[in-house]
Amino acid sequence: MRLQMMRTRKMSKKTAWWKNSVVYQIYPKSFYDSDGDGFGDLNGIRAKLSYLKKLGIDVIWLNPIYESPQVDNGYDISNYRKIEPELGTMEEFELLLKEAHEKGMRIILDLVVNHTSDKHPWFEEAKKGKENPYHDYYIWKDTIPNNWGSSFGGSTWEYVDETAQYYLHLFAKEQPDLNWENPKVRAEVYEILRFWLEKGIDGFRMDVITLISKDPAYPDGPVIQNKEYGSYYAGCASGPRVHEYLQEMNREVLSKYDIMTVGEAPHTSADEAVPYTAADRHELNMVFHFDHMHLDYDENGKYAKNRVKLTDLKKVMTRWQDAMRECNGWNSLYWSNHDQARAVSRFGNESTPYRVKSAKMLGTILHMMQGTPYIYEGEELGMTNAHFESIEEYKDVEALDIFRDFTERKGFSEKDTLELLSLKSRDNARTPMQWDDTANAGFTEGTPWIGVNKNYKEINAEQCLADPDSIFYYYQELIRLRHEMPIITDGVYELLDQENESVYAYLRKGEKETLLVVGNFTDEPINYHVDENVQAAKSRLLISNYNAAETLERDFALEPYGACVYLLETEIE
Ligand code: TEU
Repeated sequence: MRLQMMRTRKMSKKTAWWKNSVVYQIYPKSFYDSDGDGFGDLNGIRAKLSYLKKLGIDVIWLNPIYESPQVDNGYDISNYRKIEPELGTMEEFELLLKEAHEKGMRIILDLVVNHTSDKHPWFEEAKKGKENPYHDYYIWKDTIPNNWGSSFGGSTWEYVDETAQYYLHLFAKEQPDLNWENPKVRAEVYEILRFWLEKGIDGFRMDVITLISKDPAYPDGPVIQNKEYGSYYAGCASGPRVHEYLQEMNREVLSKYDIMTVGEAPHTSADEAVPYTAADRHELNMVFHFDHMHLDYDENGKYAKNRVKLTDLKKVMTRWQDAMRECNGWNSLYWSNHDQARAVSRFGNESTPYRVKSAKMLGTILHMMQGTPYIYEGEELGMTNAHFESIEEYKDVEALDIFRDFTERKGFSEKDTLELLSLKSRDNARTPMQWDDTANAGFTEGTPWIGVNKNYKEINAEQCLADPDSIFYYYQELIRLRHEMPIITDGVYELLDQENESVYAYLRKGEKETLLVVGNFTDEPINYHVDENVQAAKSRLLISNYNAAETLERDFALEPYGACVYLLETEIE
């Protein structure tokens, strides 16, 4: 198997392997608990490798697995070279990597180097005094230079008595920002990269990598979304030296390995993403943009009741499809992750008659686009939002801060705030994976660290695996199609029917063939008319979530949340 992967790697000279791969994201703490302590762990992931193989995915992305005080569930790292004891040991990680490789799956890790934990030895040293050799590993100011507010509440500047200075933390105060201006910090980061790459991992998802270079002027940010403080994005997103840093990282480390890299890029437009991803820039392979995640925001930001307007969604997705193609970059495609609501609840319809169908429709629309699709754990089962009813059920630092801010400062009632959290909280995605209908959804024999979704008796992997018509098998088919049909990797995306508020339809054009992809985003049946410009000598249905006709008809009945993909032969023999 290892040999088989080596061969694929050699062949990958033409099309990089990550271009026709599908990634599965695992939130280790919530995936599968093998030892009954209530936390998912590495051995738990190992136990489920056959499940992932059956789904057919190529790459596993693990959220942070390093030693961490867990203030932000692993995004606060105290030792980059040690596995978080709750999750396992280095030997167990090596075994997981080996077994994944043997099964033909790759593993990428989360690299969190915009900040560390305040318990990282570098920071413990840094705060001892200005003369300490590690002091300059972080960002210090004698007085607070601006109005920036941290992502998780309060100012981004925290006072330390020993140095009589403030340090910068864009996230929680336990997550001090590293000073990338310091070449020693960059050298340390490259050593960390090498440490893991030498173990044979297959790449990195880089946490908020677009924020690592700060504008030395530390300008005030605009106060938006009724926030208490200004936004730091003005002074951090794609800062003045970020491309220099990434090119250096690429030259020194990344370019020496056959790996994939995906950078998390909040507040980055498609134009701004070009220099990160264009192949000739030698920075990253792709980024996660947030443009579609921001479409349902309101004047209070993310915690809003809005639903995404389909025409806005089409505009954003199309912009990215076009921009990445034009610059020879690459897209990452996702509906959800560990920071977002569940895909089916947010973009589809989680209620009983439509959940399965709308989940498959969303999968179809996303997986037929150009780019690398990411499946967030449980999406293949159509897992839904958590529907927690009390603040005590929430664990996430962001949820707790929003609750405080909305009820104490913004004047929202507790009931209204809980409703907003139940729609958008990050904990929606973090409830345990639903394996079967036994206690705790089969996730743990102990007490789960966060509540299991009450719907686990109906929605679980065992049920999906037993039902040939399940979302699981539909995703399996979407993945198989991507592996078998180069047009899904290479075809040129072209949006149809831009103004249609109900149907997302697009083409993927190849030389002799074209894919037509159609999805109904509503709970109403629709008579759909295919654009006259779409011509086919022959057509064949590739996949559909309802009983669609085997060949394309110009006018056809699209069921509520119906989706279909046709392969059109465009050349007449
Ligand atoms: O998220 C970065 C980020 O942009 C978040 O502020 C995100 O927008 C927010 O969670 C949405 O509500 C990354 C990680 O994915 C997240 O889990 C971490 O908490 C954060 O960085 C800090 O490391």
